[in-house]
Amino acid sequence: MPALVLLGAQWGDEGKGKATDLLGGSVDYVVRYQGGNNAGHTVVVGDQKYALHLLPSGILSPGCTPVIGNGVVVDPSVLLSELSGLNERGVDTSKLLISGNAHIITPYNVTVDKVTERFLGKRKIGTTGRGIGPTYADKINRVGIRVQDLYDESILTQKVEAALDVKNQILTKLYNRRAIAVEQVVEELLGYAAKIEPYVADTVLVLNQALEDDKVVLFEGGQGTLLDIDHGTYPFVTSSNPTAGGACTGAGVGPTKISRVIGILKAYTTRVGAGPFPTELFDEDGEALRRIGGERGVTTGRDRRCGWFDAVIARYATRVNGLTDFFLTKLDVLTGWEQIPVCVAYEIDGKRVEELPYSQTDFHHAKPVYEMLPGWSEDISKAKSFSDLPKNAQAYVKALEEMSGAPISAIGVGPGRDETIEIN
Ligand code: 2SA
Ligand code: GDP
Ligand code: MG
Repeated sequence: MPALVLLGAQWGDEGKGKATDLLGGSVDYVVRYQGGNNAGHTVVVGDQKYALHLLPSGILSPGCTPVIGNGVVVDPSVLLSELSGLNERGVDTSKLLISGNAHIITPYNVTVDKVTERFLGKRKIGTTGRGIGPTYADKINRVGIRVQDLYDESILTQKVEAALDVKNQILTKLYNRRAIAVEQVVEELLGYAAKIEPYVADTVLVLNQALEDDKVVLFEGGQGTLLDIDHGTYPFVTSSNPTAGGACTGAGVGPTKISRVIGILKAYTTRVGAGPFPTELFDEDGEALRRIGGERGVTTGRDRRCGWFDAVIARYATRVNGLTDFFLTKLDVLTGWEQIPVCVAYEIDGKRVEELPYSQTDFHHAKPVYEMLPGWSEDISKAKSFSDLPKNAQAYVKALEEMSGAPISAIGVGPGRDETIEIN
């Protein structure tokens, strides 16, 4: 099992952090390949709870080397405060490697993110305000700042000048804001250089050599499939590729090296930010899922929108990622419902549709077609094997597996490391 990918199969927050941490003991490297500190991955170890934003969840497994790949966008101030926060709690972070080709989230990228959202008003995306989109835009526009630029002041200054040229025109003339001074940005970025330097590496070389030496490498997605810039509900997406292909470009590893792609699938659905969500609930069931599931943004503290499980989305995630198996999470949250609706198809303008429509207009009109599955009332949080689950919970898992198109290899029955049922 040389390289495996672990990613979100819905709109994120499926429990990737816990799943990565679970596998952390048996892998040599855990690699973030996209996104930045917009992610919020929760890991519960014993009575300790960790919220990771930029660092790979493998940082909590002592034998594991955590890697920030070239496809990630790095806010240096967040990086350093996340590292010192972990160090204060006794976590050794010295093995961390950061790609010199990763792009830096500069203070002006954060400003542009916030200002753009404000000006979009009702049409806003509901971003996390961490500067993610503007940093990827600079990367694509070829005016981005990379980690390696911190080590050449003259290059850094030229690049910041190039990046601010147009932005300052827009900020001052369009948004009526003050221009951002090049020197101030350069000075701030140079202030981080020495602190980050020990971690900077040629991560593409390191990871490929590790694979040649039969080491196990786990790629950890930051967000979910439906937030993918190409395959998600565009424009209500993040600005990178959490889908499986993103692991190759975001880490510099060829697809032939990847033998397993695990989709993390929540037993119901949530989404943060704006955009279509066919099974969203606006009633007491939605409120109950939010309360029982603790559905609140790990990064921004925003309430997550909640709804029933959507099998159309799960099938889509299986396809676009080539999933080999699923981890089904948060099954315990559904305990207590007499019947649980599951969306098996959509009705779009009077027609039944089984697959995710590529048309944005159609998806916005999609109404869920529900099948009712019988619920269970027994506490399942202590279940250790599939047969420990009540019959109706077993049937729910089996039905989801059938509809989603890939086997379920683990089931989450609580946030803790050991609150997991593994299925062989
Ligand atoms: P951005 O900031 O440009 O990536 O926002 C674009 C959209 O992507 C969504 N997005 C997320 N959705 C779910 N969880 C995320 N991480 C945090 C968490 C979110 C939080 O774990 O709870 O704390 O709010 C995440 N990151 C980005 C975002 O909501 C926009 O819809
Ligand atoms: P991520 O972004 O995919 O890593 O997920 P988040 O950390 O944003 O949100 C998942 C939340 O669910 C976290 O609070 C986890 O501790 C919690 N969690 C993960 N798996 C389970 C589970 O099986 N049951 C319960 N009750 N909580 C879980
Ligand atoms: Mg999250």
